[in-house]
Amino acid sequence: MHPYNRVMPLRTVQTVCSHDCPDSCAVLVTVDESGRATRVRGDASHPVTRGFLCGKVAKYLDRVYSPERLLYPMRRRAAVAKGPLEKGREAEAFERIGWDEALDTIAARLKTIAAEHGPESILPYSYAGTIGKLGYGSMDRRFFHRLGASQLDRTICSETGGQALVSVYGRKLGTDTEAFRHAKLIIAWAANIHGNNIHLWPFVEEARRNGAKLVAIDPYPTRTARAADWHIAIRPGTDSALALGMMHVLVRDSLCDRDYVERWTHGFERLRERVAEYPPERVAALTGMTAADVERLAREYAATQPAAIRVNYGVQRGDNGGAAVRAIAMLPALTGAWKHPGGGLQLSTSGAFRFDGEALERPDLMLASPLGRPARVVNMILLGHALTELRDPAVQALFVYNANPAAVTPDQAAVLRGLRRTDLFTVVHEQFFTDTADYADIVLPATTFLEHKDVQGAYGHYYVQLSDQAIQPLGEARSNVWLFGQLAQRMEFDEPCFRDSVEDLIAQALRVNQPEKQHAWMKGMTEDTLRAAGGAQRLMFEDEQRGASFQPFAQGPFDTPSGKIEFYSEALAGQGIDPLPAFRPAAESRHVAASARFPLEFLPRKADNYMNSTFANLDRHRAMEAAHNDALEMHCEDAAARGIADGDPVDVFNDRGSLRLRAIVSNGDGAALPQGVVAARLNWNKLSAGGHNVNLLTSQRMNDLAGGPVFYSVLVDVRKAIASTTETPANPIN
Ligand SMILES: Nc1nc2c(c(=O)[nH]1)N[C@H]1C(S)=C(S)[C@@H](COP(=O)(O)OP(=O)(O)OC[C@H]3O[C@@H](n4cnc5c(=O)[nH]c(N)nc54)[C@H](O)[C@@H]3O)O[C@H]1N2
Ligand SMILES: Nc1nc2c(c(=O)[nH]1)N[C@H]1C(S)=C(S)[C@@H](COP(=O)(O)OP(=O)(O)OC[C@H]3O[C@@H](n4cnc5c(=O)[nH]c(N)nc54)[C@H](O)[C@@H]3O)O[C@H]1N2
Ligand SMILES: [Mo]
Repeated sequence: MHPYNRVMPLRTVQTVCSHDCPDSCAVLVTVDESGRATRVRGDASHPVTRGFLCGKVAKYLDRVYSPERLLYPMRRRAAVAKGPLEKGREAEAFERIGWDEALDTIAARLKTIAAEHGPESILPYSYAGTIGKLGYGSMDRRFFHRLGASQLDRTICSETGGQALVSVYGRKLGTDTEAFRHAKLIIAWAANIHGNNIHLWPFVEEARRNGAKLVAIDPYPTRTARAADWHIAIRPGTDSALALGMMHVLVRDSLCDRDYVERWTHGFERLRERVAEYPPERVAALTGMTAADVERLAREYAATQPAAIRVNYGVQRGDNGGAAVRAIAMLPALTGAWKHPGGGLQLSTSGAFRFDGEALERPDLMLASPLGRPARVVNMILLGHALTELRDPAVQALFVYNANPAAVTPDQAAVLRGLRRTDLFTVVHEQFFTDTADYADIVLPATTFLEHKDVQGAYGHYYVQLSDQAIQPLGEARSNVWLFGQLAQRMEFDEPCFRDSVEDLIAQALRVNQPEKQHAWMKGMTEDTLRAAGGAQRLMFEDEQRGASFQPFAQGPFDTPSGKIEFYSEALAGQGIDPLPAFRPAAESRHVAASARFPLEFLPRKADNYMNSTFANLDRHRAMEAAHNDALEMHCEDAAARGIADGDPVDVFNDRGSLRLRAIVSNGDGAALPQGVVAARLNWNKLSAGGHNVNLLTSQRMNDLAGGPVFYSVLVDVRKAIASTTETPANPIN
């Protein structure tokens, strides 16, 4: 080649971070001549994610090129029992096999199990390892539908809040992320913006530079709460009471936007009666606030426009979570905050994306299954129950992908008891040897978002994004789409949809061949238009086409049964659910007399530097989280009452188990946890001191709406542990 005419050695590929986060960042990947990714950085042209990455994804090449990546299909060696494997020594338990053998083995086992026990004895288990449309749910769903496998109700994260919001407004829309810069009051309500949703933070800061006030409502002193003008350290599980108390003040003192309420809402009179039951004094007693502070918050909220509430899913991870989201969501409808650019509320923006889910997932294929009908539905948070107690049929095969249930699912002892069953056939498709892979019969290597192509919406902004494939898969890693397409061939499913390419699937998601069915907001969008737009295309809101701003819910009609915002929901009443929001104490809370045995409320939190359990195995991520790994945060009074000093080993326990942690004792100032609340963070089990993480203590109980989990309604007690060198943590399940 002529020395002056060399091809550019580096190319830059547009991708999207597909981890389960509201931000869906645009990520530019630099790839060198040899095909190796040498750099990841944020794409500065993205209007929301604006060129910076979180601390986790900035180090993404650590993940992609980790020496611990699972690179080949493997099979459990016959003699090795299922259970935790020491990191790095997995090969002693598994032997490498080829893809052909892996696929043939799986197909043969699934066929036998379906024939002997019925296809519903096969349970897929997936969540949001990737939130790319294709990777999250397309070929996999087709496969399990056609097979007749049990359906999985994916309730673990956001279903409760989503249904709550939809019950009030009809759709999961919210204040535009970019409009937060116009707000004069921002309430971060159970929203760790700085930790979990960092790309909203610059808009919050911009608003504050222009005089906005930030209020954080969170029992935990998050980075967001510590940076706020006012931190309300509310008692866990009492937010519905606070929102109802605020509404009490708004109604009592005529601080509502009467015109907005009259025109656009349904059930105000009944709401008025309900909120009468929540005077500030009662709310203060429930929430741990003062009555004056309840009044003050309500008045400031009513008096300041635009007022934006960023409520996140933390508030619905408790027994009363559905009612809490409903109550909070009603606040901007009473004050008319939606009318002001920058006002309103954001829980999620995901309802704005009108991808063709049916075409991707093909639920109709259930009718072509041997069952000839929709299969039974298993709630994913009841995995422990499903694997140990469910019958007719019992679960005989578990297929895990996009998830790490051994670490993230509640009531871990029950989950692990199920996973340990020798008669259960378990397949795990993963990037790493996770806590769940330790229990697999067959592990299959999965690609990262650099190694496959996908299209993605978001739950924290309004851009559709194309994620191109930047590098070849490492080792023999394969994407979810490829895996389930191949398995379908081996199962002799002859529907043509199992041969669709990634490009076909993207076109189907965007309804490219059905322009008449495209929603106005995604009209004309194709892979090419996305690429031409630099990877990200804003939804085409009519308001913006007219030069105005997009303000969801500024006016009706709404997608609810009444066509209005529903304070009172006949639809919920029809399901036997209270049609109005109310405060009900969690079954495990200090409001319940039975709590005397376990007097402390436990927050088993997400880690700032991991993504649920993802990243927890990487050294540099662990180093960022070092202060919190194996740590229990507690108030100085709670510690003193138990003779515990900072740094002491402690046992944290309830009837479900006991964890050995190290106490971080606060000095009791404003930046600390409230008395009576203790907190620890998610981690991998096998990287935790006693071999279990916080979910050993959480419950399979379901909350008040949509069968969601109660991760944040957990009671425990704590005692000082007797540290010894031959320490065996008091653990009832080992
Ligand atoms: N760094 C990081 N980012 C993440 C994740 C992660 O693990 N790490 N996870 C991602 C996922 S899966 C999701 S769903 C989103 C979720 O994002 P968030 O909903 O923000 O997540 P959480 O941390 O569960 O809850 C937010 C806050 O609610 C608080 N909280 C708990 N109980 C109560 C209560 O009863 N009342 C009030 N007012 N507050 C309460 C918690 O202390 C927490 O600080 O974040 C995503 N982003
Ligand atoms: N105590 C407690 N428990 C919780 C929570 C909490 O706050 N506290 N949060 C809950 C919430 S909100 C959620 S969303 C759930 C999250 O539960 P999960 O969705 O199970 O989350 P992760 O722990 O991130 O595990 C995802 C796994 O998917 C893998 N993965 C990533 N991309 C791909 C891919 O393309 N293909 C395949 N096959 N695998 C892939 C990753 O390597 C990772 O191991 O956890 C819940 N559990
Ligand atoms: Mo989540």
